[in-house]
Amino acid sequence: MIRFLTAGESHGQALTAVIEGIPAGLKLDINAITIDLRRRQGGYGRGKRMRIEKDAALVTSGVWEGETIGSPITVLIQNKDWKNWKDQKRARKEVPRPGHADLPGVLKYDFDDIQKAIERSSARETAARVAAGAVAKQYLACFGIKVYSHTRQIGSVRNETMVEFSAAKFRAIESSPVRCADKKIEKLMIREIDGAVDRKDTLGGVAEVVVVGIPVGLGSYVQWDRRADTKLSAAMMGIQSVKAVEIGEGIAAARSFGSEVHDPISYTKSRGFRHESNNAGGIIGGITNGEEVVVRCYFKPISTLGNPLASTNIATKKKTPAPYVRSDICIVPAGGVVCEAAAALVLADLVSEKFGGDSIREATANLKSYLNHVKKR
Ligand code: EPS
Repeated sequence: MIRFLTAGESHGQALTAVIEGIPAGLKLDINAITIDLRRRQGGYGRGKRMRIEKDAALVTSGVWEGETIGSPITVLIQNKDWKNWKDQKRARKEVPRPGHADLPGVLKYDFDDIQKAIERSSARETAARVAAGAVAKQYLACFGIKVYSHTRQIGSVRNETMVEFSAAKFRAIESSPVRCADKKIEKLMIREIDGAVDRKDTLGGVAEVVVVGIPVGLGSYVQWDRRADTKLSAAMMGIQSVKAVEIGEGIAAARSFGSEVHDPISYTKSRGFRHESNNAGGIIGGITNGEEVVVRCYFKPISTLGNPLASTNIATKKKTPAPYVRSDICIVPAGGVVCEAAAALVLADLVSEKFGGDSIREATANLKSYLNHVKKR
């Protein structure tokens, strides 16, 4: 079982991720964790905080002479902004932003200063999740599994083209400021974000995760909580600002005929059983079916608005506009990187459930023998 926890406040000293269950013998590339952290900081529409931070991974446990030894792995990310906050005298924040965790946070934890709720509810926490996810990705790579993402939609601008991942496609997406696979649509997405800036507004959108190389048979239908789609959708919904999750063509399927939705099955000696399309998004009956796993996360627009909505002061109970604080305009391009991490952590757990092993060598040998077995069917 692979599990993880994150800790840390948005303007505290550091964020921390602890990942447990990664077997011994994984050569951990710490620079690859930092690369993912920097990917999360980027994207057109990010705010000023990202110019302060230079997120970098510091691994403080779980690795000995460059390899994992089966013990919990700790990754630390310093918050550069902490130095600016620690001695600062601040007025109490008493006006909650509609759409943020401000109001439910103060009511639940009995705070009189909204900042106390902001510190942990902030999406700054996703940096720690991305760090944990980057470790999970390296584990998955040992099994030939790769996790990608791209931007499907920003506001009302949608990229409808099929995206097939290759090294070249990945590079093209990474060089796009909105992480869009289509150059023409990229321009429209950028224009959409510029329009939101002009209106002093914010925008949401859709990030799509595509996982390549997943073997058939992860997850199970025997209990609801063992289904691969149960676990994936929960992890995705657990990302700040995500309000809906779609697996494969889930939304279109609801308004289509069965004959248009289900993926025909074929067999060849070299490739075994395959599906001729992938509307199911790689999961049927809670089990991976050997096709790419495709998950879409729908992000609501950021809740800090330059043209604020009405709110109410929690101390005086007087109606007042919500405050504007430093924030982003659109986080969908960065959100894709967070979605990759969330998916990688779930899939790593499912891989470890299926193939076990206390060392990478043992686990990958188990995969090999299983694939041979499946091939003989
Ligand atoms: C951040 C995400 C946002 C920012 C945060 C950094 O989280 P949320 O809007 O959910 O609080 O607020 O920090 C700031 C903008 C700031 O002013 O400190 C992130 O992704 O790192």
